Amino acid sequence: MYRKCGERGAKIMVVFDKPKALCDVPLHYCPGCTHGIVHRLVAEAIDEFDIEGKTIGIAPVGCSVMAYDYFNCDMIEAAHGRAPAVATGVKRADPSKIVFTYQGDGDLASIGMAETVHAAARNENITIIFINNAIYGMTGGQMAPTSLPGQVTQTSPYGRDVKLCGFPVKVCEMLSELDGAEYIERVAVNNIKNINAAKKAIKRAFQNQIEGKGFSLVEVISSCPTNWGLTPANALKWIDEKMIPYYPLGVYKDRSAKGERIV
Ligand SMILES: Cc1ncc(C[n+]2csc(CCOP(=O)(O)OP(=O)(O)O)c2C)c(N)n1
Ligand code: SF4
Repeated sequence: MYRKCGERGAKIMVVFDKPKALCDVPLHYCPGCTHGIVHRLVAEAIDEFDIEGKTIGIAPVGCSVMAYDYFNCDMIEAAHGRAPAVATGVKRADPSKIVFTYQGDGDLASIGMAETVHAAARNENITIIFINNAIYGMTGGQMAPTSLPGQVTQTSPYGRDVKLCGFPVKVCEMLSELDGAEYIERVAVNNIKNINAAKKAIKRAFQNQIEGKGFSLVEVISSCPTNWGLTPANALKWIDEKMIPYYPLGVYKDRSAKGERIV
């Protein structure tokens, strides 16, 4: 892409630019937090499908609560965990809109678990971007439903004891068992290869909605260096060494690819 620059309008080649679907404002996320990467991937998908004018995003409660300030499309703020219910209402009221939610693991898999499971079971034609950083980021690092066994958090200072607190919830594995879910994939954003795969999955989740295929969820294994107590670089390593072995990446359900139809 070329752009005119300066008074004389000289042409410069643009090799890297902000997606149109992201507002030109600084993000508030901590240094090394991968929420920003996922925002960019979602915005790129919106740009590439050229759907900015008809997209409605539903923001969660959590560190990404201010997603409504960052995406350059219509946005609605949902009560904690209720984004899939709000998305259901919006999409049913106007099926011509493209509706996505952006939710953390506390939001989606703790207080909002019922809304998530039932939206999937109903095969709502919505797109869910689910950020799994294994902790409650916004509120200061408490244990999340996705915190790993043995993980030290503010509310598990000796490490998550599964005898006391139970095991982590594996959202993709669980939802893929539901007949209603169309497309479920887990990706990560800790290196270039994984980011490219995440982009493909996010685009697919929007494509499915455009084609009317139904409930699509992409779980993104993400970092929270601040509450993990790690440097940004070590947080990316921790994803490889601890998160991905417990939460394997891949496609968990893809009904259309298997040629299955809803009866
Ligand atoms: C009804 C209600 N209960 C609890 C809270 C407190 N609260 C705010 S954000 C949050 C969890 C945030 O964690 P997560 O969804 O994993 O997102 P992250 O901040 O890690 O991106 C909680 C429990 C709230 N705002 N509203
Ligand atoms: S607290 Fe964690 S999830 Fe929240 S912005 Fe900071 S690094 Fe990101």
